[in-house]
Amino acid sequence: SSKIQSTRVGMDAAAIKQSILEHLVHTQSRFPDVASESDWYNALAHAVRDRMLERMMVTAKTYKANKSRTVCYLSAEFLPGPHLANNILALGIWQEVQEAVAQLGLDFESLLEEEVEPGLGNGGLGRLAACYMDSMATLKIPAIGYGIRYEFGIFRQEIEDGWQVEKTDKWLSYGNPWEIPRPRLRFNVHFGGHTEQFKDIDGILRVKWIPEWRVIGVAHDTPVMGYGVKNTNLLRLWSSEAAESFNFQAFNTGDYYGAVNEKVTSENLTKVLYPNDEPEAGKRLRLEQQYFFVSCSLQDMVRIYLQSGDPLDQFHHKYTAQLNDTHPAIAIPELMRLLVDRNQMDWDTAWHVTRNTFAYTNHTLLPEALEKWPLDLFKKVLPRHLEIIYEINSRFLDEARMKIHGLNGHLEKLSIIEEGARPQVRMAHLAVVGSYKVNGVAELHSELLRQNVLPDFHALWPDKITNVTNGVTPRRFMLLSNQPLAHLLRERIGCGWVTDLDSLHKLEALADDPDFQQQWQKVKRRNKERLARHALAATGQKIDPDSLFDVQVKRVHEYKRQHLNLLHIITLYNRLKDNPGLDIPPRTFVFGGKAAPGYFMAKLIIKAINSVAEVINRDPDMDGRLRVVFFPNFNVKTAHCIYPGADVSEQISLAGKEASGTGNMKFALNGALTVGTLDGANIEIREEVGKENFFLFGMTEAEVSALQQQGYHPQDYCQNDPELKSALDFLASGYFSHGDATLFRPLVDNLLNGDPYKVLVDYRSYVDCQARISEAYRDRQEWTRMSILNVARMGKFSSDRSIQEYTNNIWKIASVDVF
Ligand code: 26R
Repeated sequence: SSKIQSTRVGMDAAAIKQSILEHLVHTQSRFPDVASESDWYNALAHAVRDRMLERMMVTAKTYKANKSRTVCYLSAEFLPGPHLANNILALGIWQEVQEAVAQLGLDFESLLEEEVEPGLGNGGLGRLAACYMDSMATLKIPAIGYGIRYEFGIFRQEIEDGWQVEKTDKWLSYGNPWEIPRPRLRFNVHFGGHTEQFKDIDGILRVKWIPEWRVIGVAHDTPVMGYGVKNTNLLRLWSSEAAESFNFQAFNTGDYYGAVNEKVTSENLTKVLYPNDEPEAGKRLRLEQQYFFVSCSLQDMVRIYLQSGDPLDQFHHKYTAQLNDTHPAIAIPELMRLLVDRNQMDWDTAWHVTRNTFAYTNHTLLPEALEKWPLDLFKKVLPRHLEIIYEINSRFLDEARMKIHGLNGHLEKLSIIEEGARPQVRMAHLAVVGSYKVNGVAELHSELLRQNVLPDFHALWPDKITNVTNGVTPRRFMLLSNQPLAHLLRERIGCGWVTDLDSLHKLEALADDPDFQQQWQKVKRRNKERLARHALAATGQKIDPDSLFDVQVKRVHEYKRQHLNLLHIITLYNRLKDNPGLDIPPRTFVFGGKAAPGYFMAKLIIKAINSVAEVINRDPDMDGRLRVVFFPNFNVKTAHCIYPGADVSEQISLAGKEASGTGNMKFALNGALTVGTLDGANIEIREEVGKENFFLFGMTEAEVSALQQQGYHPQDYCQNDPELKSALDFLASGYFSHGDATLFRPLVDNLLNGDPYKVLVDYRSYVDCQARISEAYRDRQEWTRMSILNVARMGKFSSDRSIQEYTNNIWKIASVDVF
């Protein structure tokens, strides 16, 4: 009875073709002869969607019948990338769709191009959430992703005169066939006001929150299919709506525009994603966004839970909620409020439930990125939650006081409240206190969390902080985006790697096989040609697939040190100018990445890359030897063609700053060799692929902190290294800026007077390492062998492995088969 008899969802080419035509008429209202590419895209998307929805319903029904524990992945960001091709692959109807589309006389590639991707995230954290959604479905783990349906995602980046210009991302303009709006699934979310104490009928003292305003959250569901399984999980995103005529007062006094204004304000709540990698101190709307989606999600969880008839004190057996950084950490006091205020549970029971529901993943070590909310702001927006946080804190400090048998002074470091001129709520402390497990995202990162960021918590609860090294999905980042490689792998080692990435090990036996090496090179060549085509279309620049493609794509940030890469490029340029006979393999440097709109230095780095590119690419002496391109608007879609085309992957952050990195994994899985520091997951990648297959440079984290201790003087490094001095002088001189010697002054001054990420210290080691890369690239056989071995040994970095670890060590959830 759970299967609906349907003639609409056949899996052969004929049925799919029929479905596309029906949707063209009945969904798009177009005859084939007048249909645009966009109409055909929508028709195809709906045909694919038809084949997913029943699976989603059967999955929900199966999970419910099984009473299985469910993971709720709470994340302010999800960056899923284009859905169409991924869903076709997951359904296993790639061939059939190709056939259907061909029979209709359409070009499949250009249909895929029509899709506007949902850019509902900034970078690493949001993309990780999407990889984990993919892996949870594939591993048959019952899971719901909860987040925000931003109307405008991360801005679209254009480059004008070398500068980044931000354009709004109207991703919903042409509709979104992948979401199912659930207009009846809506919750009230309250804000502001004050609290009052009262005695309930049993004479127990309770607190009532009298809020000042409310908005409504409406659910929008996107199915997330597992690969090769029926399990289809759910991404549930909340969109804000005005609570109609809440302000009836305004109507009564004739203030129609005032009332409408309130509607506009409510709907602004989910209007735009904050495009920052760092908190902008005290942005009230951001706090409201966080509480909004968390409150909707928890109310939804409680609603589903109560359908079972079980008592709320068992809530944590049915659910675990993973906090993706501290952005959803307000969930902790919110669940307490729902249990204590709304369901009259006693504090201790409620705290037991809460503390066994949440687990927290930290994603950053940068102190400036650790979220803190000013108390006065918090009190204005969420007065009841602040009271609950005080209560949590005071009970926690009592517990800690006894446990460490310490004096009050020692407790200040643990407190959820940071005292001072402007007291603040430390969200990371709240998340640690309210969770049963805390994890970092790479071994080094977790160790630094234990030793540097949360040492007092680690002393208090030595088993609480653990590690789960990040991973990426091989479905999207190999099978889908690197089809030439996928074909070669299928011929030689079968398809098992798609869901069992360790089986890439079978490639080791082929690493020395000259015939296989040649095919490997052919694959890389095709991918480089594709990247060159896209680069030409996006920038007008021609790049040569015969040159070494050296790629750095990621958010632009000083700690990621795109400017170190740039100093190397200027150094190569200077060497080639001074010594035209110099014999080094031709190189193309590819950059991509967005800067936060308010981050001056990051934007100046983008301008510097483009300015250096302009001069180098125009210089006839460099023709066929050195090229630089900045690929605009790096996102999931452009990533698909960039990672497979890379020979060298730049992972050059200052040791101790990059929590993990996940781009490093995507490159290596596509056969690029890494030049990198001992930072984040680079360390583990190097361990896996072997140190002889990894280009290492730079200080260790221990050396970085020792240098910091003893006092760092960047100018000494400049004075002692003529090539470095010359590179900096050129940048400052106006050589790359049409004679304007002021333009890059702030960048150079920043390096000479402070250099917070120690670019100048690692410069020499980096440049020398790059010379080893150039030498290694001459021996194409050896290079190819290293590339094959990199891929063969990257199995660990599948997000399937990460999710398996979360499942076994943190969530303790069993998989559920769906038939
Ligand atoms: C508070 C707010 C504005 C904010 C702060 C920091 C928003 C976003 C961030 C970015 C952080 C949390 C982030 O994306 N971190 C990245 O997470 C990846 C996935 O774990 C890591 O691979 C990557 O190293 C890390 O920088």
